[in-house]
Amino acid sequence: MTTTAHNQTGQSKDANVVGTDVSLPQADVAQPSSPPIAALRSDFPILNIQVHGKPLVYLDSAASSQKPQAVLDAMNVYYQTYNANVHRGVYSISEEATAAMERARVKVARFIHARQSKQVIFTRNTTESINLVAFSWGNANIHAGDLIILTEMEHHSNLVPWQLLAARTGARLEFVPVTDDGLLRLDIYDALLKQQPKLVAFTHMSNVLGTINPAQQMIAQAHAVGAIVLLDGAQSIPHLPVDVQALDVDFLCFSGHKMLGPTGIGVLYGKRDLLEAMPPFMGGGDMIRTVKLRESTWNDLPWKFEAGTPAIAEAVGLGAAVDYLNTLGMEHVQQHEQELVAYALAQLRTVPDLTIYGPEADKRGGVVSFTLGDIHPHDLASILDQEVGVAIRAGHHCAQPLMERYNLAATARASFYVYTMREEIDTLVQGLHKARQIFSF
Ligand code: 7TS
Repeated sequence: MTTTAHNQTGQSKDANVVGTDVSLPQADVAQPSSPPIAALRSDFPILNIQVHGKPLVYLDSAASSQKPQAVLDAMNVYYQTYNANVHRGVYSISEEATAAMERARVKVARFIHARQSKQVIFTRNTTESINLVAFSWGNANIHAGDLIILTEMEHHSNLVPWQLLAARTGARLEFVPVTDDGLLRLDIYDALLKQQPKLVAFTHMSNVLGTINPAQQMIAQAHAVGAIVLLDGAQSIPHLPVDVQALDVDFLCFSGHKMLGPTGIGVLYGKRDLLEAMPPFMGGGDMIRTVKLRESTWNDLPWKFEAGTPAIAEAVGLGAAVDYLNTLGMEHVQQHEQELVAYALAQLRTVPDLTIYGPEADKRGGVVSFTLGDIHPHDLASILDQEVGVAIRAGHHCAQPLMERYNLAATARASFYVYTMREEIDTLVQGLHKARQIFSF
């Protein structure tokens, strides 16, 4: 157990809280060979359930991943053996809870190769992380007439906060269009950069098309014209190795629940000078150093941005999820999904009347959106659930402008993760053939 220094307000001063104030060694996490998929699946209790009398085939990990036993256990152990609030109590289990939460922060920081764990701010999810930047950094730095560049493939959570900021400030929004194949029009991005944007915000990987965008190149180009870059990593952090220092990204946002962790915890990573200069997002307990009736001063990073009692069990669960992914090795995770998506594209192309959206397998992660004839994607999802126990997502996937780009109201979407097997893709394909029969194609 480490000891925790406290200042007069009872806030952790972080001096000895595990790792929070230390620079992190940048050695790569060892990449052991992955366990066979069948062995790995037994780590996920939910994969044993049946729906409509058939084994669950869960193909909706882009919406939220399933959780391994290790994550569930880590959260239970917290609740059963050291449940207490953090940064407050000068007693053993509160110090234990504080240390566990800060250890989780260090794990997350190492996972994304951050220089310091104080650059990792715990939020509720990607959406809150983006809103934090839009309010705190945006209100202070974006002015009337300033340009913000986004893309046509953004999730609503990387679109609406910037619309709100533009409405507050009079900033302009411009959008990088998407090709018919689901790739960004980088020629138009080049042209937009000539207009000297203040901010570029884009998704690392599309939750609809699966497209993996060339983030490193796009960030370097944005920096060359003096723009700050926010990367939406909701779909990339769970599935690819990501190194924030190699990317040189200014802000990175992601969610715990899509990377084997619990709901209710997300991350904002930021460059330290940017975070230090930013005013608080929300006010309340924990984020202050001193409070008077009419004014207050702020706590150090990362707590300046963590008002109120945080999601302690969820942070601990996220730390366990990171441990689990490190054991698999993110290169292996990516390779597994790349193989699955190549297999899925080949199999889906054998289904008559099926249209697939997005690029070839080498430019995408484990997400495939499709439509089948004129069957409504919601009907398709219901049939797959009823007939073969396959869970897929149907709808606009919180990307309505992208749907509009392809003249679609909705698509069906299958998405994969570490526990997905080829046999499950075969079951999906069987289900699609059944749907064709039901609709008498
Ligand atoms: N950005 C991207 C690219 C996403 O895919 C999502 C969630 C978010 C942001 C928002 O994440 P949240 O955790 O804050 O909700 N995407 C999806 C999806 O594709 N289906 O359900 C949620």
